[in-house]
Amino acid sequence: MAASIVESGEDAFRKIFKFYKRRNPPPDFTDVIDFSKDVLSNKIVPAKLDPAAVSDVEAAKVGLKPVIDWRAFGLQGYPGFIFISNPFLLGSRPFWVRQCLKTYPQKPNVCNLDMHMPPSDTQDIWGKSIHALSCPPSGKREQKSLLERLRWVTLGYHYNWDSKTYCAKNYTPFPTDLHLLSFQITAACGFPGFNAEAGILNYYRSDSSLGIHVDESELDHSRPLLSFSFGQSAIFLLGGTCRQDPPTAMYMHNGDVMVMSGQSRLLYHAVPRIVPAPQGHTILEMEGCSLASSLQDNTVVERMSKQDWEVCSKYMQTSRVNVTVRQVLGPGQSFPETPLIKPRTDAGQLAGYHNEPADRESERMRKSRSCDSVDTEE
Ligand SMILES: O=C(O)CCC(=O)C(=O)O
Ligand SMILES: [Mn+2]
Repeated sequence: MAASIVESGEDAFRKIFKFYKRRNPPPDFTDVIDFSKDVLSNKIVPAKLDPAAVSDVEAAKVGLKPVIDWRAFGLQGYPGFIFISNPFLLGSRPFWVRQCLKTYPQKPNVCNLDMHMPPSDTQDIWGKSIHALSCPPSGKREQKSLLERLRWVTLGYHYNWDSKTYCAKNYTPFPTDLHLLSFQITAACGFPGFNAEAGILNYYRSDSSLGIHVDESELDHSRPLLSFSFGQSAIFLLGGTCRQDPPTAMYMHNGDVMVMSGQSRLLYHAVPRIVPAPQGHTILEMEGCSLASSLQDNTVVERMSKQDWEVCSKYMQTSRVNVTVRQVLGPGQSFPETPLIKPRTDAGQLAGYHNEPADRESERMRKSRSCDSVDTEE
């Protein structure tokens, strides 16, 4: 049992993070909650949704099933945490994956590659990567494509990784399609009027992880935080308000959505490991462009070309993309004149830190962000 490896007084979260991150020998995954199948446990409770808040037509417009058909769960001891097991209509996930790989990395959005390259080089990440990703693996390719080197993209109010703040000046319009998707999901979860103002996309390869952190930079914590998972699966750890609280481990599979609200909005969390999607569970290829033709007209979810889909499915065979959507300001709230730079009280309080020791690109990125000691003390 993972929790039993923790002795009192230790940083329990760190211990369990390292347990699940370990490669050799691989950890025992028996304690990891799988919402796609474990629904009869005393830890898992059904979550109450408000199906009247979103009509079936509004849901379908953004590629979601009718709310009445969503499988939504809560966790005993985590009030405000809602896990929705893949609420997407068959054929709509490929659209959202394409947005994450082709559309959202485009300017004016900001990405990790901008830190090391002139804007002309990061102008067309998709266009510069499709040839490499379309070719059969030769084993001889020397340089990874830009898409394979992409680690994060920020949207809306662009998160400043150094100061850990958002500011009024560093803003570009938030994608309307992703706002609409987030608006409908939060409304069904009892949060009408959600305003998607900032987004962080995390691009994980099979050896990536995300350090222990709390997302507290948003100015209004009464608004929920939304998280979408696409592609390969991940082990997600949800802890408490301090690092001594042992976290609960759960799988996040392709299409799963998580809502952190209320008392769960400011809990420690992390992704220690990416794991292959279960067989037959999330075969993205089966959901390609042909199935999207069964979607209704008049939706934000457009059909996609065969070429786009081939590139997306190839990339997703070894990757996971996570999108977190945040409302930064409450109604009528504005940024303070002088930004509040919080003193660093805890090494774990950093969002979006990936660790891939073998990857020089992410090593540089790690240095460019103050990092969580968890991942460096192997
Ligand atoms: O990848 C995930 O599931 C978590 C991402 C996250 O916590 C973040 O970006 O703040
Ligand atoms: Mn987070």
